[in-house]
Amino acid sequence: MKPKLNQAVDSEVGADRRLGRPPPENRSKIQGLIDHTTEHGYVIIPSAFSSEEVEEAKAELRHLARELETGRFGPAPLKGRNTFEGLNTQRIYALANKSRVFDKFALHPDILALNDHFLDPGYLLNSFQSINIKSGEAPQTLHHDDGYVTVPRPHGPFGAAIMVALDPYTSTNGATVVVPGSHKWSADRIADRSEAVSVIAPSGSIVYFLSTLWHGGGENRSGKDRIALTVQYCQPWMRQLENQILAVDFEKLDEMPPRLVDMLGYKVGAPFIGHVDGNSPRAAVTRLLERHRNARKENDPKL
Ligand SMILES: O=C(O)CCC(=O)C(=O)O
Repeated sequence: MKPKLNQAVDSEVGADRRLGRPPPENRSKIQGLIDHTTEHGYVIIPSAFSSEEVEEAKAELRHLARELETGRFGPAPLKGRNTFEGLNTQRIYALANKSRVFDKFALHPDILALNDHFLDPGYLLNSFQSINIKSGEAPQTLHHDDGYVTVPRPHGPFGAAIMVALDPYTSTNGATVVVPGSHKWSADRIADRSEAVSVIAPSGSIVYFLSTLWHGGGENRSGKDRIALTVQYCQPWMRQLENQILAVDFEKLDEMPPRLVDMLGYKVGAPFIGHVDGNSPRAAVTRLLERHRNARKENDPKL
């Protein structure tokens, strides 16, 4: 609940109007998802994406993985650089910059409605990557995504995340594991692996969980890849894990869904977080691009 002072300031500076969202269309379905998440810290939405959408995403990831081998994406690893990333796991970071195929996965209406409930208006895209846990990978260290936040637990969520299963999630292929109810624990309780349960779900399913929930990637002993997308969202007053303003090329912003551009950090938050000289970061980028274009024209008048 927002402190009363901020309610007054938000209303004075127009943040309420700028960041307000209409209530979701399917209120009773969303309420069910909210209630499950509030109680257990996570909720599964089975088959949220069609098999065509899943196949298109997997084909695009195969294409990106080939490009990764050329080194075009800089130091992004073909395999993790440590056991947390997963020494037998391929992560492709900054998906918002790499293809428009993935946008829909970050903008699923049920997930946005859940975020509207659990996070403050103007929440941000914290991280957007694919995670391919290959056969032979060990289970990931159990953790909660806001473990680096130095506020005593239990506390409200600093973010939320989804995993989208592009391969079916099974008990042996590295499916994400969750520790139900652990979002309510205090800091002195560390999750034990025996308390974790695998999320078993068909491909196209989403598991949504609060940043306070203990979870991790599972052990893969299936002989096959386990490919998933993950989107993390965070409170609008936090620094993002992936610096989305620099991760996504300025020239691509016009091609992106406006809601996703806002989530990168281009919309001024409440009451006026992230403004650039009193204006929006989007306006600042337009100015920079214009200056860049003019400089190129001066160097090459044919442009
Ligand atoms: O890959 C997964 O199932 C979970 C990954 C995860 O929790 C992480 O890398 O923070």
